Amino acid sequence: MYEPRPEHKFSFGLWTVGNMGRDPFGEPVRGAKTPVELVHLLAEVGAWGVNFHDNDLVPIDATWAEREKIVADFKNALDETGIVVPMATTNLFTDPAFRDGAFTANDPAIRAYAIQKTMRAIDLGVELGATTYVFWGGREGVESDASKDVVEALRWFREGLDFLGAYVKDQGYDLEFALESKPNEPRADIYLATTGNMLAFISTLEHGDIVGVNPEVAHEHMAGLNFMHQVAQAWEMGKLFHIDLNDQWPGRYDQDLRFGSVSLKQAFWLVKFLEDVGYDRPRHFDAHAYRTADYEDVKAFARGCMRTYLMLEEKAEQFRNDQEIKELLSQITADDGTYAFWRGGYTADKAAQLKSHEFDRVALGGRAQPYERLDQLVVDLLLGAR
Ligand code: DIG
Ligand code: MN
Ligand code: MN
Repeated sequence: MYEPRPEHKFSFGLWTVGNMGRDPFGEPVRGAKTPVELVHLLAEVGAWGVNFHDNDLVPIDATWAEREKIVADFKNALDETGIVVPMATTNLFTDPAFRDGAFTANDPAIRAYAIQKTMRAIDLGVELGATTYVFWGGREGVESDASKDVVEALRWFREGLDFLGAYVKDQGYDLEFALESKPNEPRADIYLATTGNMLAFISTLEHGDIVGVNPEVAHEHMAGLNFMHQVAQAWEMGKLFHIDLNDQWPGRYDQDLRFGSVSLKQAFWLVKFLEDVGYDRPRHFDAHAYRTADYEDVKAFARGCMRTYLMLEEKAEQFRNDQEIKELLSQITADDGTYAFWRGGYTADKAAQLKSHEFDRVALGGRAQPYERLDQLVVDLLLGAR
């Protein structure tokens, strides 16, 4: 029961199960594992895919010969395990060069370097089979708004993404971009703070046709938002290209906790939505184990992410088949067609008819809805009481 299978498309970044437990207040607690060792660890727990930032795999100061050896060894591990690479991304946040941002750095040399680094990282990701390329602008922001003209910075961001979108098309790569938002951390304020900002930004890009979003649970929770709503709008726009699953207490620093370990109910609504609409892209767990974990507990962390997802999908199926819930939903969404006359597009006749229609507003205000009863059925279901 609840065993992950390749068709579930569960993936982890090298930086997740490879996280050594460093935090702002403490040194690493786990030894480093190589990318090859991490691929085998993921195969052992039943993952389908592995993702990486360029420098998770190839150190920033590696020679071309060293890069080739690392890539060859990594490809062997992928071949041995059957693990695939669905997504890749660029580390534009660790090196001191990016301390004032990458695409939005005031210094034009750094903006140019960020584009170069990203082109090379895109080549690496495509070479290993990635079809989605994530952009998380962890350093694209400010501590002081005196330091940067935000409109100029957004235009630099657009300039970088448009150049890179053209690069991908010029290279003939089968690759889509997925923009990942976060409201803050490490910068005091990060530009394009929520998935909604990203969706608006995509509409201004020259190559927006290959650009979507990669919403992350923790990041939208940090902004105090309903994550499933953010995902649903992206999906409805055909822009949900990838998703970062984890969990997060609201109002805290980015905790990247095990999926479902904080808010089971919000995780349930998310899983139900993704499965209801037939989301068929990677389910990426951008999370890491507690600092108290050894690598056996890291494996428990990874297994827990996937197990909880599968248990919540089972609960979603139970919701769909629950007779009492189905009856309430049909009652709530009943529509006898009386008010269909104005829909299906505007006409002057429809407007005149609707403007002259007599509504009994007081009666409308008296229409109650059984949402307490319905939501309690969900709680009963989640707690195993039905
Ligand atoms: C953090 O949430 C970011 C980075 O880990 C990475 O760039 C991206 C990939 O999912 N998520
Ligand atoms: Mn995060
Ligand atoms: Mn993420």
